[in-house]
Amino acid sequence: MPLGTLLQKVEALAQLGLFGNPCNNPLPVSFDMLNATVDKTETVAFPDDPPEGPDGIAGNDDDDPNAVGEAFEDETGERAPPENLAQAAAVTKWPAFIDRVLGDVQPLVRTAGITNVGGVDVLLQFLLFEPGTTFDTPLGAEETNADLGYPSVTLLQNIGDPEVEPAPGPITDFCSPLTSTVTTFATAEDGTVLARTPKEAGTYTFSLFARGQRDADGDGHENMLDPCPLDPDPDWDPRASTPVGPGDNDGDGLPSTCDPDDNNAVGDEDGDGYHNRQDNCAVIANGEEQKDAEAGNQTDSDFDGVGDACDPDPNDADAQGKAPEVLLTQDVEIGEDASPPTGGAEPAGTEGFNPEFKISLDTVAPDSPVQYVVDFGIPAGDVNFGPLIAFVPRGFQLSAAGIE
Ligand SMILES: [Ca+2]
Ligand SMILES: [Ca+2]
Ligand SMILES: [Ca+2]
Ligand SMILES: [Ca+2]
Repeated sequence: MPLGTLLQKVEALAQLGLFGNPCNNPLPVSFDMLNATVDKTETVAFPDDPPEGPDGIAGNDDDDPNAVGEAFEDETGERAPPENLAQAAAVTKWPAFIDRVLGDVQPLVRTAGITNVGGVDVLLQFLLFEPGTTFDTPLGAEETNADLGYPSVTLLQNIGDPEVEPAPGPITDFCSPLTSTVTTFATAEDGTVLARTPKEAGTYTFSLFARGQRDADGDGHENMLDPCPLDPDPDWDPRASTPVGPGDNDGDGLPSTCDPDDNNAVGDEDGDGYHNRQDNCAVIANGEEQKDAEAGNQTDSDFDGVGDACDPDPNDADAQGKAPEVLLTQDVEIGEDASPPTGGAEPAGTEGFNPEFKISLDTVAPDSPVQYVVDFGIPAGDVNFGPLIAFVPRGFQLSAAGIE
């Protein structure tokens, strides 16, 4: 399968908070997911090299003169143009951070999609692995159940990379509701078959494993969204269109329960460079200037969304809220007389985290080129998702991944 072949398409609607404003900017995004190399010989960094270069001396070694992340550049060193994203380094080279997020595991196929959101380059990747693959993540081993089939892991940007150096940015929140539709094509543009239904008639089960984000104070706002993660603020609405309202008297994004002066709007309460809504410890300085101090620059050792600077248990994520987990399944009948699947998976009934999952196929005849569609969503107000693994049942013939 040539690199750059269009294998999938993603249509998603996410909600963002920008520049410290409420998390209610609907952001429609679409990605053409291109066949990307799984050869790890040549790697690419995800973010830009720092301007002064790895040796700390400006103008030396691989200093990069532009502000475009290397994964988004083509071989000329400029941003790959939208009509030629197949030349982007994220497609032609292996993004090195993947090994830090998932461990040194070898995918069967990887697709990469690139879009630009308000000046921010965004990379979405799907990696399909052998059944039963175990991932060596910064949080420990993540085993997958081989009975569920081929795990497909979703990676958005370089989220989860322990080597990321945080920096203030325009996107201050990312929250529910969220919808996404992932279409995996039956054939490539040149007619090459990419996916076929199983040869044998029968029942095949698609599955989705999703883990939700932690909510330490149980107020329904996950720690990443909650500037007061240890003080319940049930009256505060992080999505309310007017920021001044119940729970945040001065509308500065820092709810009353932990705002030292809730009658005096201060967008960056601790003056560390991160807006209250983006700061994982909004009332204790933990920015760039503190990076060598104990507070660190947004250091969050246990990845629970509460910065070490104000985390009472900085090495015990479960102490700041258990992460809800769901496994959703949907059966698909394959056979000459079978009916296409309708409905979708039963909701898991998990309080505060109820992802929606639905599979659609354009044919259920055995051994036929098939386009399949995965719908995934998080209802409004639920906590956002963390890791997401979709499983394709054994029997499906995924030529693009070399599975026949
Ligand atoms: Ca709270
Ligand atoms: Ca406030
Ligand atoms: Ca802070
Ligand atoms: Ca923490």
